[in-house]
Order: sequence, then C-alpha cells, then structure tokens
Amino acid sequence: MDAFKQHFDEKIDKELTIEPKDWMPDEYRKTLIRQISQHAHSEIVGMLPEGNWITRAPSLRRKAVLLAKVQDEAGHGLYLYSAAETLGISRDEMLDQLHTGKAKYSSIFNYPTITWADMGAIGWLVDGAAIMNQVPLCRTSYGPYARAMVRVCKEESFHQRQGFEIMLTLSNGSAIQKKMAQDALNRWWWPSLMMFGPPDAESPHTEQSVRWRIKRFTNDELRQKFVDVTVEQAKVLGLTIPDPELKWNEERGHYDMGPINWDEFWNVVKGNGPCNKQRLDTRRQAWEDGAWVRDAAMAYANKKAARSNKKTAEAA
Ligand code: BYC
Repeated sequence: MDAFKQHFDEKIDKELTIEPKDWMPDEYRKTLIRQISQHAHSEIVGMLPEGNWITRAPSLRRKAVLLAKVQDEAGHGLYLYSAAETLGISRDEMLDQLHTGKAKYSSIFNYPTITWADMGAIGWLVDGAAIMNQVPLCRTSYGPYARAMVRVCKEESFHQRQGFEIMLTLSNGSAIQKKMAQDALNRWWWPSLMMFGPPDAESPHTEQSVRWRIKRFTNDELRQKFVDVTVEQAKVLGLTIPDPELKWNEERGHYDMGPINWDEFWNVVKGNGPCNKQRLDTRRQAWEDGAWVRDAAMAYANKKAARSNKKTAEAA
C-alpha cells in the first residue's frame, strides 16, 4: 500500500496524470467523483435558465446561436458524466444524487432569467467565470477530467463571446436596451462572484485539492482574476459594475472589491434560492419523461447482444 501511495505522490509531484486504472487514495477518488459529478449536474441544470429563452430570442440568428450554446452544455454534461464514470460510479447513481438533492450543482443556476439581456449577462459573466475556473482544470491531475475540459473550454470561449456581443449590441442600442443590459449586470454580478465558491478560509476542500493538483488555484485567486479582467470589459460596454467599493489597488496590482453576501450564497446552496425548486422539479420531470427512451435503448442493446451471442455460438 505504501509503495502504491508513494508512486501516486510521485506522479502528482511530477505533474503526470493519474489514469482510471492507477491506484489512488480513496479520498482522491471521492473528491473527484464529487467535483466532476457536480460539475456535470451544473452543465445540465445550467441549460434551463437559457433554454427558457430559445423560443423568445429576438432574431433567427440569436435563436440559432443560443440553441447551439445550450446543446453544447448538454455535451459538456455528457463528457463530464463519462469522466466521472471512469472512477467507478454509475450515471444512474449520479443522477439519483442530483434528483434527491444529495449532490449540489452551481448556485448560479438558481436565479431567474427575466429579460433577453440576461442571455447576454449569463454568456459574458457566468461563462466568463466558468472559463476562469475551467481553463486551469485542463491541467488537473486526473487524466479523463483534464482531457474532457479541453473541448469544454473551447466551447465556453464561444459562449462568453456570444454573451459579450449581446451586451455590446444592447449597450450601443436604445436607452431602454442599455438600461436592460445594466439591469442584467446588476442582478448577475454578485451571483457570478459567488460561483467561485466560499472564501478560501471557509473552503473545506481547497487545501487538499490544491495539494493533489485537482484545483490549480484557490477560489479567491480565481475570483480575483475574474474581477480584474471583467472590470476592463465593463468599461468597453460602458456599463457600471454594481460595487461602489470596486477600486484599483496599485500596491496589490489588483482591483479591491466590496464584501460578498455569503449568507445569500449559503441560502441558495441549501436549496432556498429563487428557482431551486423549479430547477429540480424540471430535471426530475425530464428524467421521468425520458424513461421510455432509456428503456427502448436498453431493449435494443440487449437484442443486439443476444443476436451477436447467437452468431458466436453458431460459429463455434
Ligand atoms: N454552488 O470547499 P469548497 C458552468 C460547495 S458550470 C454550489 O470550495 P470545492 C456553466 C462545494 O461543492 C459551473 N455549491 O469546494 C454551465 C462544497 O460542498 P460539498 C460549475 C458550491 O469543490 C452552463 C462546499 O460548497 N463549475 O460554468 O473545493 C452554462 C465547499 O466549497 C459552490 C464547476 O463545477 C457553488 N458555486 O470548490 C454556463 C467547476 N461553490 O461538495 C456555465 C468545477 C462551492 O462538500 N468545480 N460549493 O457538499 C470546481 O472548480 C469546484 O468544485 C468549486 C468548489 C470551485 C465549484
């Protein structure tokens, strides 16, 4: 056991990836299953707030782009569920954890999408935050997760651009359109900062995950990077970030920000956000409605396997 552990530690130190058949500590496996499955759930639940606007997109072009983006998110969920399955958990088990409320998904998707400008703010801020968090995951120590993240990040980058472009169009539009963009920024700014997770001092998993090189940066480090780049983008849009304490700190070389309402964050994580119930009900309903598809796929697979077994038996 000690030799296995030593080999594992050496691989981590040498920046080599850990692969499904390698020995790994139980806690490492558990942490990855938790993080990757919650990441997958976030992608799937994350389709809902935007899916809500596909039928109401203001033009054919906007509709096609939004549809493509939401489909990408379904794809991300599938890569991530597959990556988690390599650790020995089944997809049914993961989905059961989501549907029973045992597994978390990102707090951000429990907020409502009230106007079209929310599609811009989600792309710009939520996908922008996602990229900041996920680019380092392309170098995470577990091979299947790292490889899945490469394609996810390429697609996230398109998502962020489409959101920024919606915001730019609205900001350069009529006074009402600019007001809509500002209102969406006001509502999505703080929840986007919360996406990075609790402050480092209150994050139970960060220290060990950084040591295992699952996380490459801490929650606060990534939040700061996000604020630093996003403030500049808001200037291009001519919009105001709703934080009166936001100020460049020459000494630190970073923006200082005002306090985040962590009570709001924990309240949403515990299931009491504005849309938690609606999101989970929708997912559970979709699972039930899809039962016939799963049954049909299983029946077909069994029939095919039986046919192939019969052929092998006849040939023998
Ligand atoms: N929301 O010790 P910590 C997307 C939980 S998808 C809810 O810092 P960790 C997108 C955390 O799980 C976005 N819960 O944990 C999709 C833990 O509870 P448990 C999702 C949160 O894991 C569609 C507890 O708080 N991205 O971008 O070291 C459209 C303590 O936290 C949140 C990922 O999943 C939260 N925001 O760090 C558009 C990326 N934050 O599990 C966009 C991968 C924390 O002990 N995940 N919690 O019950 C990660 O990088 C890390 O898991 C986190 C949290 C930074 C999220």
